[in-house]
Amino acid sequence: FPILKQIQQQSQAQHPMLAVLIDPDKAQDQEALRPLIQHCNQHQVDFIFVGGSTVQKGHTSQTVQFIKENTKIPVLLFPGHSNQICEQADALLFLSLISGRNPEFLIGHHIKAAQTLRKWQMETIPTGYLLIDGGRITSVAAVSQTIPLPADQAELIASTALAGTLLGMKLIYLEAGSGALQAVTEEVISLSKQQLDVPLIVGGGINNAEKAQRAWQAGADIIVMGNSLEQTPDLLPKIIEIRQNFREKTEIQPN
Ligand code: 1GP
Repeated sequence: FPILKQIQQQSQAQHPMLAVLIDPDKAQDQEALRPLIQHCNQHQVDFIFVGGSTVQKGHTSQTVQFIKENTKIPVLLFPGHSNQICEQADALLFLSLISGRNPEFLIGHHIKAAQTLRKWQMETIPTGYLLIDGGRITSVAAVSQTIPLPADQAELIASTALAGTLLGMKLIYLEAGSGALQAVTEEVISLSKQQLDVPLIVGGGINNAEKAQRAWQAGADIIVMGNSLEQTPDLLPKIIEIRQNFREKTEIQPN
């Protein structure tokens, strides 16, 4: 069952989703990764994303292989570079960095990966990726050599996202950058959500339950959490409880 379909159905049902991001470079100690994966299994995390701005060659496939051996949760590649792809993943977020004007990240890496992806017949999900100022220079800004959109320009952000969907992108990802001081604001999330008819992913700097709640409340379909869960997997039950509360609200109540 294609991953995109699953995301679209959950989004239509107003079921918020949680993706846990694993950075292959940080995950080289696989035994250290095991507790986080066990937590993800136990709490039914929706997706595991694998990627990072800088990843050494070979680390992506080792990491995905280890994760796949330990979970049934779908694993999505979230690559920062065309060398961060591997066949074992369930799908790929084919990110185009539409907030920036660096052709390599708009289309360049995609050309390098295209034939391989076709050969693998991997599910490839066109995703408009917007980098938004999160209060500090994060690696995605440094590596992509692009300037983040100002966080107070909600109209510009929503218009950029809308243009992405008009170009055919099936998901929009609002990114404040890993370890951002400020996560994407509720105003930006809700205005983008109002204007888009595709599922919305939000990540970067969502490092506690309150921020997760606010992002979902504002209209994020999927929130992505990396650093905080990597450091404190025990945060997960609280986040899942919040997700459950949202889901219960949208369940149809019997008469
Ligand atoms: C995913 O880059 C983020 O979009 C992850 O950010 O590590 O700050 O959770 P954190």
